[in-house]
Amino acid sequence: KQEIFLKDYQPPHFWVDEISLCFNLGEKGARVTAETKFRRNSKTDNALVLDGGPYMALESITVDGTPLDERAYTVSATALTVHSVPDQFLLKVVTKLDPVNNTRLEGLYHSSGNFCTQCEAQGFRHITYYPDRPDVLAKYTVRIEAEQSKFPVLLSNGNRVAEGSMSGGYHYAVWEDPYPKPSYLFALVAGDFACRNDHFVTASGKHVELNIYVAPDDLNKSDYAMASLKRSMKWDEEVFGLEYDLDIYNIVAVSDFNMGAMENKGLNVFNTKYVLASPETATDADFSHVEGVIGHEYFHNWTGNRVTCRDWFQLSLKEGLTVFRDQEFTSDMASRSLKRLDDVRILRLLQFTEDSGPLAHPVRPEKYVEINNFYTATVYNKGAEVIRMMHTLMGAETFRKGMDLYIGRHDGHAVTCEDFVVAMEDASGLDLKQFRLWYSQAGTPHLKVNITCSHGTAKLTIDQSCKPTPGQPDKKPYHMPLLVGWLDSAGNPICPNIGAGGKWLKESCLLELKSPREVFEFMDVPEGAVISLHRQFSAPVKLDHNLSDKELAFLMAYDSDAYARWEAAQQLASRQFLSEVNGKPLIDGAFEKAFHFALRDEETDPAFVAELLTLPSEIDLGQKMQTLDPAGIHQVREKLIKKLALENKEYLIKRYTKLNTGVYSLDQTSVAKRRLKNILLAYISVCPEGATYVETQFKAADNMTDRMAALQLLVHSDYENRQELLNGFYETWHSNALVIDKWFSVQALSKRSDTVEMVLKLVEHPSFSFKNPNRVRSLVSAFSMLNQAAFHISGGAGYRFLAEMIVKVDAYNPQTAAKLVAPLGRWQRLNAVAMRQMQESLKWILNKPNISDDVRELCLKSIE
Ligand code: HT7
Ligand code: ZN
Repeated sequence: KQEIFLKDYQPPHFWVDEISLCFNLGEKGARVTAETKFRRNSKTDNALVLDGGPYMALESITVDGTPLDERAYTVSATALTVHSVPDQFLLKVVTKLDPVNNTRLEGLYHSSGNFCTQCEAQGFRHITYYPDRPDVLAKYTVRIEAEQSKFPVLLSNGNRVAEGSMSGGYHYAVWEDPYPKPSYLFALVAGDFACRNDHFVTASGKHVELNIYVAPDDLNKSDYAMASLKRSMKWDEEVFGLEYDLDIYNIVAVSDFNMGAMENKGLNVFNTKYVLASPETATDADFSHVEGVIGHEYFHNWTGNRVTCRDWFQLSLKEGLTVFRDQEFTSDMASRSLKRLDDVRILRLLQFTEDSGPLAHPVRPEKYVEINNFYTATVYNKGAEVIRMMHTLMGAETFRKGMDLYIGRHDGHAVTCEDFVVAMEDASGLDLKQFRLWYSQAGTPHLKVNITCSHGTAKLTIDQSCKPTPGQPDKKPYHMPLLVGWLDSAGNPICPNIGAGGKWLKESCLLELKSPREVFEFMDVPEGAVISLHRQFSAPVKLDHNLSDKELAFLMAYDSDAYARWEAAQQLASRQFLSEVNGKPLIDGAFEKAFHFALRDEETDPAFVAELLTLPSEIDLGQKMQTLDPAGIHQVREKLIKKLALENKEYLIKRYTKLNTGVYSLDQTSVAKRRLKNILLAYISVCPEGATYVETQFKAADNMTDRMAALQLLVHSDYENRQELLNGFYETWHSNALVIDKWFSVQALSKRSDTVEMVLKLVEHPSFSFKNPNRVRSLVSAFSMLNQAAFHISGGAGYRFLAEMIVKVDAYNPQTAAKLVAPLGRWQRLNAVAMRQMQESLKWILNKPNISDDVRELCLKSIE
C-alpha cells in the first residue's frame, strides 16, 4: 500500500448532494442499493473514480437509469471507475455484503446477533462504492429492511420518517438526516435491544428524545450513561453555547467494537464498556470513563460533525479539540485537579512514550499508509494539550470567542487545523505563527529550569530543546505557556513582581516561552520563598530544575496548585528510586518523611492524599533512566513500598479501618474515600497481616471498586488461597463479559514472576477470544503496555508472546492487531540482548505471509 501525503491534497472531482441507501439485511448476506446524485467539481477527465473495498460484490450499476455495459467501468480491489460520466447524474449501484463473516469490524458487521456499522475512517467503502473522504458532504436517506422478529429495532442517522411491515415477516424503517455529512459519520443498526428512553429540553426549548439501546439484560446498567448524556448536553450549552440540533439522539451499545465509541450523526455506536455501569459490576474509574466517553461523542456533534475535517491529516482538528472539551466537562462535573492528574498520567504513559520512539509523529501527520494507525495518543491527547495551551495563552473568555468564530465561520464545512488556529488568532489578536509548530513538529520538548536567588531577586533561566524524531532531525523552539507560582516560607501563596515577559493571573504567573533560552526575573522575593513550576502542567513538556529535596518536600506539603504539588511528590520519590537503583540510598530519606506527613494529613481531599501516596509507576521510573532496567526498577519499587508500609503500619491500618465504613455511594466524597482506602490497603497487603485485610475486603465488598482493588492485590500476592479466590471470582461473574475482561486484566498486570506463564495459559482459557477486541485488550494490551517487568522478563518470552498474539489477532481484525504493535518498537533503551530479541520478534511478524497493511506499516517503522 502506498504512502499518502498531506501536500498532495486535491479537492474532490465530484460533489455528492444526496444519497439514498436501501439495506436489505439477512444473516446470509446484505444487499445494499445506493442511489447517489453526483455533480462535477473539476474537469480533469471524464471518469468517475469511487472508493470500494475488496469484500463486497458489485451486482449492478446504472447511470441515470441506464445499465452500464461491462466495458464502461472497471472494478478493482480498491476502486470502481466509470470511464465516462456527464457533469450531473444519478448513479445506482447494488452491492452484496457478508456481515456475518466480517470480523474486521469495519463497514457493516454482525455483533452478538445484531447488525451494526463502523465507517470511520474508511469503512463506508466496504458498504458501497463512494467518494469515501471527509470533504464530500451529502444528505442521506436510509431505508432498512430486516426480519421483524430478530431485528425489531432499525436505526440510522437523523429522524425516522417512515416505518411499516413487509411480506415474509420483514419490516422496514426510513431515516432522513437533514444535515449534510461525510460518509464516515453514516451509521446503521438493526437488532434486538432494550431501550432506556428519556428526553432533554434544550436552552431554546426544543424537545429532544434520548434513547440508549442495550442488550435486554443490561437495561439496569444504562442509567448512568443516560444521566451523563443529559449532563453533557447541558454543559455544552452552558460553556460553549452549543445546542443539540436533531429531534432525537440515539446511542447503541455493542460488545464487539474496535475503539471506545463512534460519534455518527444522531446515532452513536458505543462499546458496551463505555455505556454499561452499575456499582456491582463497574469500578469508580469505569463510571468516570462512561461519563467522559458519552460526553466526548456528544461534543463531537459540533466539533467533528457540524464542522468536520477536510482530510484525515486534520484528524486532531476534531479529536484534539473534542478531547479537550471532554476533559473540561469532566473537570467541571467532578474534581478539576484530580482530572488534570489523570490526564497528565495518561499523556506521559501513552503519548510521551510514543513521541520518544520510532512511531513518533506530529499532531498533524504529513503522511500515512493506513489512516487507522493514526488514531494515536499524539493526535488525541497531545492534540488536546495543544488546544489547552491556546486556552491558557488567551484565557477562557477569549478562547470562547475563538470557538464561536470557528463554528460560525465553518458550520457545515470540512476544514483544517489551520482554520482553527486562524479563528483563535482573529478572536484573540495573538500571533500564533510560532505556535503552529506544535502541529508540525513531533517530539516532546525538554525544559531545563535553573533558579538562582540573590538579594531578593530570583532569576529563572529556561532552556528548551527537543530531540530528533524520525524524519525530523532539527527542531525549532516552541511557543508555550509556562505557569509558575511562589510560596512564602510558611507555605502561603505570594505574587512577587515580575518584570517584562510575565503576567500574574490570580496566584500563578504566565510566562511565555519562545526562544531556546528565556530569562525571567522576579523581584522582592522574600527569604525562604519557594517557586512552584509548571503549574497545571501548562505545556506538554518534560521539565527538569535545580530545586532541592527539601524544596520539593515543601511543595508536596503546601503547594496550592494540585499538579505541582503532586509532581513534587513524584519527583521526590523518583529521586529516591533512581539513587537506589544506582546503588546509592538517599541519606536523609526526604521522601519517606514527606510520605509520613501526607499519610497523616486529614485536611486534604482523601483522593488527593491517595495521589500523593501513590509512587511513580514502573513505567514512569523507566522513562527517567538512560538504559531501561525493568527488573531493577521493579525490585527497588517493591522494596520501597514494603519499607513505607512497615514504617507506617499502625497508622495505615488505623486510617484504613476508619475509611472502611459506611454504605456504598457514588458521590464524590465516597469515591475519594474509596480511592484512599484502596491505596492504604495496597500498602497493608505487603505487611505480615496483609492477607487477612485483603481477603476480608474481597469477600465483604458490596461494590466492584473495592472487590477489584482487593482482587488485584490477591493476584500480586502469594497468599495461600489466591488461586481459589480468583477461580471463585470467575465462577461468580462468568456471564458478565465486562467483568471477565477485568479478571483477565488483573492477571495480566500481576507483579508475580510467573506472570508470562499465567498469561500464556489464559490465552487457552475458554473465555478468551481473538475475535473480541475488548478481550484481546484486557489480556494482551494490559500485559504488554502496562506490566513493564513481566513484558521485559529476561529470555524474551514476553516479546514472543506479543508477536504471536499480533499475528493471531491480525487474521481476524487488522485494526485491533495494529494497536498491539507499539511495545515491540521500544527497544532503543534496552540492553543488547533484549534489543535483539525484540527486533527478532518484529522480523518474525514481518516474515509471516498475509500480514495486514496495518500491522506491516507499524512493524516496519518499529524495526528501523
Ligand atoms: N471518532 C472515533 C474514532 C474511530 C473509531 C471508533 C470506533 C471504531 C473504529 C474507529 N476508528 C476511528 C471515536 C472518537 O474519537 O470519538
Ligand atoms: Zn473522538
